[in-house]
Amino acid sequence: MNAPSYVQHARLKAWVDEIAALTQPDAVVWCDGSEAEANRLFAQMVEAGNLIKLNPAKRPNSYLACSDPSDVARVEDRTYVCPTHPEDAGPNNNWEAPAKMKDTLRGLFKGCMRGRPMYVIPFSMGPIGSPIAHIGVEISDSPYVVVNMRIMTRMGRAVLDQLGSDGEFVPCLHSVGHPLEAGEQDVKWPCNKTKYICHFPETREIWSFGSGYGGNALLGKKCFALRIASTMARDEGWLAEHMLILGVESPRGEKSYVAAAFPSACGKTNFAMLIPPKSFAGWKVTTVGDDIAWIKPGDDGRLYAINPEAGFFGVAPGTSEKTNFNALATLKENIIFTNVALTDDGDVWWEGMTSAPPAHLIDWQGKSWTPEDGKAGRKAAHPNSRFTAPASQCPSIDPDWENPVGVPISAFIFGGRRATTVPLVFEAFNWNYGVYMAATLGSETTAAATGVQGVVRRDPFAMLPFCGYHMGDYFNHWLKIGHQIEHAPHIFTVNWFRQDAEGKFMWPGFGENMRVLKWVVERSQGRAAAKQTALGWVPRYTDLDWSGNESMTQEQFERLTAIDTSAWREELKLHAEWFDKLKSRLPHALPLKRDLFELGMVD
Ligand code: O2Y
Ligand code: MN
Repeated sequence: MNAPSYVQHARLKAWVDEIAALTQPDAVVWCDGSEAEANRLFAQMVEAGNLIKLNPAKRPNSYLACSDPSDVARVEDRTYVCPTHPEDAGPNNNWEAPAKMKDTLRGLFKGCMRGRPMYVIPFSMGPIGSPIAHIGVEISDSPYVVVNMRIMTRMGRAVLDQLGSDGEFVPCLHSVGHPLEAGEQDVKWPCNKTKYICHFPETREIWSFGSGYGGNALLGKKCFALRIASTMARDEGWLAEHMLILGVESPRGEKSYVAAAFPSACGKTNFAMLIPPKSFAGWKVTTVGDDIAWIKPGDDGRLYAINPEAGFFGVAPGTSEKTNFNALATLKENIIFTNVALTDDGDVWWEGMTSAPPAHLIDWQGKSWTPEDGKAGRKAAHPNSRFTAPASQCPSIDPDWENPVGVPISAFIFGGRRATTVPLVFEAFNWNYGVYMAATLGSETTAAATGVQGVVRRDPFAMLPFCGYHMGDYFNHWLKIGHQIEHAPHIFTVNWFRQDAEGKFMWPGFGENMRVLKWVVERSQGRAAAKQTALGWVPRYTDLDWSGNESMTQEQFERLTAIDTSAWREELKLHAEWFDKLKSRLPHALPLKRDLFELGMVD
């Protein structure tokens, strides 16, 4: 099972040989990333019944995969971060000693690829050769992973050329954990009920066993670009963040870039692809990335960000031409759908795609479905169903989205889903204060996402499931970065989800968020006004651009931005409880800020 002659990297070849000896695949396939290779794999998977080819007249070059019902999401309780000392993983991660975890994994991986080919997938997170990018190599026994990685990353031979004979790469080992014995028939979605998603930050390795789904299997995404990269960033003085990146261009052609973090179910993808209201003639919002940002200090004292990914792995349900026109336009062709419903004419559908469902569908589990089933509560698409789409197809993609030097960041935005307490928008007084707000970011759960409605969960920086080390150390890293750079971005908090006494949303969201975004950008340029409050800088009604909006009154806006001091005193008690959980590594600046904040909270 020799490597092709163009593979010059001895350490990589030795690792591939070692894994092949352990997992005993039928063949080793070095992926070149070509279209011909992808087409071959798609054809094989359609033939084997793993994928359905969609009607090319409706959705050219697109496919539907339907997973095993037990393998439909990231598995946080099976996700481990394994530094030598448990304290380094922090209370925010499951931990096991690295040697013990490796023993367990070696046992599971032994012979686990029997009867299958083993694919070697070289990939670059970020434009190949960018000084902000890093390289990984995923070994996987899943052809579904190969074709998804080809969309989500820059993948194939060009990456090996960049790696040369001794370049650094993060080894990412993945198996669905379903070997095939001689003559055994494969299943539609192989996986294993035992699952482990393991990260070894000290050796910068990822081992994932048992799941073929999303972030568990496409190891460039959450495992590398966030959990391992966050530890690399801590050690090397940069930031690996769970943030979208967007550009805002004024009619005068001034361009600013903003990075924003939102916990799940807060409209992150919609914000990344926002279309300004018609009355904002000449304003443009462009998309650099929808999920992850790698941000490094530049020589000019500013922070520069790249989107390390090349595609979107977005949630399908709720995505429609009304909620996110640009996302729908991105999905016209070359898409892999996972766990959505199939229409009778060979296209796809999910809840929220159209106002009325089609008269008949095949649901994500392959069963016949009619709107009557929907009324009875049976979903046609799984709530976590996904599309894998090339970012290049997004109509709002930024002209500089692949610029190897990245884009300069002027503002960070942190947003949660809060029915009360948190105003529509405010700006932190300074960097440390912004870090405090991000460190205490909370979001209410939605019944759709968790089955529980309205419980506030802390999700600092929207990174709780993705930070590869102790969250207290992570806060400290953010504090340090802000003081190392000359032109630190301004930091803002937003809340699109405040409700009135009747439980109605007070802010329309979607394109209307442009009014807030414009204020954010102009504040960062020192050009917009605000009033000082105990919480930070808050816009007055007259500080926002209301052109084309006749419905928001000054009185409504004041309620939307009001600071309820008694609610904030309660909130600050929760911050103290939250900090208590991280106290062994919590930077002193944060509880100190909390106490000062409390002192300032006078009626
Ligand atoms: O369920 C999964 O495996 C995917 S989770 C995901 C995918 C794309 C972007 N963000 C997320 C997330 O959980 O933040
Ligand atoms: Mn995400």
